[in-house]
Amino acid sequence: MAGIAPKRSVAPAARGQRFAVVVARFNETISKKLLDGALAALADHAVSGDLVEVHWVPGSFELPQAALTLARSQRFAGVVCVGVVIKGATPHFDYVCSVAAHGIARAGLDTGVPVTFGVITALTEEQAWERAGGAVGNRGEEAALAAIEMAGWLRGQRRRGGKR
Ligand code: INI
Repeated sequence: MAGIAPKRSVAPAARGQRFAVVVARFNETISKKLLDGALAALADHAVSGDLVEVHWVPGSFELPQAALTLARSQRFAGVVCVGVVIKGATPHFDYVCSVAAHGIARAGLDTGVPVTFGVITALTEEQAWERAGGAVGNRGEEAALAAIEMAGWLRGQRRRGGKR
């Protein structure tokens, strides 16, 4: 997908709110860049470092289980998932991407807590780097901004008396 996320953040300040970032260790040098992007976006939106928990898991396949557990705890305003899946010569890529995408979406829908998708699904390592702070942005940063924006939106709904 060649889409580029909006340059300007519409996410509100999230001072005092607690967030979790779940990071898949597979392709670690690239996923660390996504973690950096996510942490920078949270800091830019007034989330202090002591309110951010970072959880590492082996690979993107494991992101949903960790995200669901953290979201269910109701300790977080949002859970940001980051990982890097690069297509190899086998269909493994498709299974890992599919499980990660569906499971991350389910964790959010089942708990009512925003759980966002900062997983790069790339055909080549070069494409992955482009999306980890290169020419095409930083998927970790974008996922953190999405979590902040959705957390703000949900707070607004609750204030209006909406059910979670
Ligand atoms: N996990 C990733 O996050 N990225 C990959 O590119 C990848 N590949 O290519 O295999 C990957 N596999 C590991 C997978 O996520 C699980 O950790 C593993 O299958 C154990 O459940």
